[in-house]
Amino acid sequence: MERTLIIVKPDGVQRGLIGEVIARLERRGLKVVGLKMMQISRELAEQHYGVHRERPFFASLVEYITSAPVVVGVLEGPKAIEVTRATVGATNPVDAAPGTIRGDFGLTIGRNLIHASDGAESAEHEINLFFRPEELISYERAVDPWIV
Ligand code: RTP
Ligand code: MG
Repeated sequence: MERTLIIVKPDGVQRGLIGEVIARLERRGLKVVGLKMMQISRELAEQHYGVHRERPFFASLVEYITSAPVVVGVLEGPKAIEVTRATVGATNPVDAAPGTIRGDFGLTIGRNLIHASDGAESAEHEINLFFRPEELISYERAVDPWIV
């Protein structure tokens, strides 16, 4: 089993798409094992997007992700990282396939609705950045044997 971190970004929350975004991932079969609403601080944003520190879009990215509340979640399932990235779609909504979250709801790279961890290492790092261990719940769902 794998775990991955998602963030419904400020535009997703402001547009009333929290449920829609999470529902798509949940319907895929992924299990929500952690979920909360928060306002990301500048410090946390800079840590979270630390790999992009030298990129020209870094300042606007931090501005965007801290501009309004977000919903942060941890999803669990087989190949959860890859499956979530595929469901989210390409970084730039222009390139995201219809049927993906960004391909159905996004228009520009600066407002692309959702973050998802891009690998095993970043998933572990990001989950620890946003959640304390006791905020993550391991539990069985009745449907699990019908999904996996
Ligand atoms: P994310 O980390 O948010 O899940 O997005 P991602 O993996 O698909 O893309 P990444 O390369 O990690 O970029 C992080 C976020 O930075 C913004 N961005 N802007 N203006 C630009 O050229 C540009 N490039 C990236 C996007 O909001 C992207 O999601
Ligand atoms: Mg990324």
